Amino acid sequence: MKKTSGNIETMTKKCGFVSIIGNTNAGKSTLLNYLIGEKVSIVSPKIQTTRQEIRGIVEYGQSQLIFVDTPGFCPSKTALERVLLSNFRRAYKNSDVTLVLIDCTKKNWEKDIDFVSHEKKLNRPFAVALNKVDLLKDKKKLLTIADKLRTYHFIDEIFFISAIKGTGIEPLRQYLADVVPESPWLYFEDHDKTDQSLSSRLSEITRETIFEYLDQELPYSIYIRTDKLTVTDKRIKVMHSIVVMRDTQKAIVLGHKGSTIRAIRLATISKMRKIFNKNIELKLFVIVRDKWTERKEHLIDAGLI
Ligand SMILES: Nc1nc2c(ncn2[C@@H]2O[C@H](COP(=O)(O)OP(=O)(O)OP(=O)(O)O)[C@@H](O)[C@H]2O)c(=O)[nH]1
Ligand SMILES: [Mg+2]
Repeated sequence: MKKTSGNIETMTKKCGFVSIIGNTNAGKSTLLNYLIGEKVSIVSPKIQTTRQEIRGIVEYGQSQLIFVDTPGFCPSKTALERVLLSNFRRAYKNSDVTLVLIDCTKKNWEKDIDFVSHEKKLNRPFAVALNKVDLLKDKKKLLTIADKLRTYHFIDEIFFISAIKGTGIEPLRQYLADVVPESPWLYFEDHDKTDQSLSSRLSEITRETIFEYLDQELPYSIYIRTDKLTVTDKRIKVMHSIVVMRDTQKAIVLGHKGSTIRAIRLATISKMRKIFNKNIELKLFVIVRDKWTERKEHLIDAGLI
């Protein structure tokens, strides 16, 4: 209840889960970080970066929005890919609002909508944001895409945004704040921006650096296991094992006389220091686990199920 010039005005609280779904590389994690105002989800120009749902919590007026970043659409050939799909589906199913992100520079964007239309229909607000408008020279293309999108009856609203530059985000944020259901807030006002554990955030940062330093299939052949973590007011001490599938991959991660892993370690420390504003002690090891992407115990160890 809020008192305004003698009248008592009821300020209704709203709260809801907004799943950010879409093809891999559409910019979902970039958008989550922009909306939250902090890097809570890792980003890479390579595909299949996000593996599990990542929540970011933020208030807008009377609404508390819980954004859920999800793994991008992918085939379901390996056990790992099936886990990614099931992580995406769980977030989609449990959300109050669906936000589909489409990379507007991609020609085959209609496949993304087809993918969603094969999912179980949920009777909930459903918006599409055309992302990466900063890259599109011919802006008329946006109108053509929007015209086609309007033919899909389940799409309520269409937005044009650049998640990297923050263009067009304000109307999107306002819409989401309006359509989430009336509800008490789920998180207290002094909540963290994400509910991920520190251990998970740190291992994701190490994984992001690996995406930057290693090419081809290597980032898809690794996961990070936290072996030790100690936190004090000023310092985070963490020990990570980089799990690969083959000895040849281990050799690549280590690099000539350990040069690659040294560079990965330094770059990771610098990111962690920036995000957590603490001194960082990071130890990295590389271990081999044959065909881990097919084995449940390793998918559990990777924190994916
Ligand atoms: N130019 C431009 N690049 C963007 C924009 N949004 C994201 N990107 C870039 O697109 C790439 C993919 O971004 P991510 O946020 O990792 O994409 P994602 O949808 O989370 O990808 P997955 O986790 O693999 O499903 C990164 O290189 C981003 O910097 C944008 O609005 N404009
Ligand atoms: Mg992502």
